[in-house]
Amino acid sequence: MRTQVGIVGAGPAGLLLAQLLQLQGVQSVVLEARDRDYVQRRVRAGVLEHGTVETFREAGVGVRMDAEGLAHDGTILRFGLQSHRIDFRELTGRSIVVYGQQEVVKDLIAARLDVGGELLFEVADVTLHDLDTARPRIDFVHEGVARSVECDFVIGADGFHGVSRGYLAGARTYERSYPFAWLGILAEAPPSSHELIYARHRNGFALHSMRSPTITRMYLQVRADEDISGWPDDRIWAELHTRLADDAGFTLTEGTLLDKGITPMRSFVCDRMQQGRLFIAGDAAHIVLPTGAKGMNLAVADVRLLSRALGGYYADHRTDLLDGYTELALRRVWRATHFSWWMTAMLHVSPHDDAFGDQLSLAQLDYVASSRAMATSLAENYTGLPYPKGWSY
Ligand code: RFL
Ligand code: PHB
Repeated sequence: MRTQVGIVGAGPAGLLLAQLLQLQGVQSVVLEARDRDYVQRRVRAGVLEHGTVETFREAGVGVRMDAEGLAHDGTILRFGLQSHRIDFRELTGRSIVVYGQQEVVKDLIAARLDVGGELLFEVADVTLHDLDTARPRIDFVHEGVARSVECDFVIGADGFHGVSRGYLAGARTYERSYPFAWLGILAEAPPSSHELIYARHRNGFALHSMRSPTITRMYLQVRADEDISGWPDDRIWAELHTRLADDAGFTLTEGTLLDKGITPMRSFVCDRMQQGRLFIAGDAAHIVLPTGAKGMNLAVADVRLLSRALGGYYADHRTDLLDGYTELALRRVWRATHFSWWMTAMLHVSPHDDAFGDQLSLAQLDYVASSRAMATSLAENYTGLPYPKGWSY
């Protein structure tokens, strides 16, 4: 096979890039390790920043998001049994949309197949070759047959556990892991609040989120080494009731659990996102703590930059945008990494019985709840800082 851009990974990053390139008349081939059903069912992110929403609309994949996504103008911080609303719209003029990542992936796959774009599922043994030449190549196995795709550029959008990052010679990585994890559930129950609730309780953090008017998504801070078998459904519900309680009579509606799992808390940044004709994007290059809801939004931001840079290459033989990719992308990545770390520190309870740290977190929450300047800072980071000049195409 021969194409212009070979993309490894059909998550939000790889699929959106294929779509944005298609709109500019640039051909691509997308190779995905899993089957279609698996990638469409994987329960992950749910919060779309203002700029992500705009990007999906511009990419022509916003119709179902606009019809079914839940627009939120604010969020609730809950601590000391009290609720404090951060009004995104009033503070920043922007809002967010709650729309499941698996719905985004479904919409992008449908758009890809609609235009007859190449998208191969269940590929195995992906290896990359000749990345420092003008004719890089991806070798892989599909339906038991060894195949190759020759391209002008290779994009590694294969997530944190993918193979692409391993081809960046001598890249420096920054990493931090945390002594806690998130236990996430999806329940067949109408949300108990119109907006997300980020709660800090002495037992630990809890988050009330949602996917639709009938499906609730919630998370509990648990120990890093926690085994899911120690969390039968009734224990999960009891802990959610405790941690989400307030003094205004908040009641949590229960329902059948559709999914439950434990996600480790890890923050990771790779300081290079390019090696010759290879560019990496999204979780392949960086992962953020989920507290700031930034992961998928950063993947979208990377891809916006890349699509513009590749578009500039094909339309005007420009290479400056490609050369500047890492530097521009990493500025946004570090901002989001800091925001996610800050939200995490403020809302979680240290398992090391750190009474001093607890008081610092509470003082910070109190400051955010009482200062318009701090609330505005949270709101502008949460809804997504505007893309700087050079990001729009
Ligand atoms: P993905 O989605 O991991 O997609 C990578 C794809 O590459 C495939 N792959 C390969 N394909 C071919 N060959 C190989 N060798 C391959 N190796 C891997 C994989 O099968 C997969 O399909 O990465 P991408 O596209 O960069 O997207 C990133 C997002 O998925 C991620 O950042 C978010 O899910 C993070 N995240 C959240 N982000 C938000 O913006 N808002 C949120 O509210 C939010 N909540 C979350 C989250 C992530 C979570 N988990 C489970 C990690 C909540 C959770 C619980
Ligand atoms: C989610 O709905 O899955 C979600 C929302 C907000 C976060 C993380 C995850 O910060």
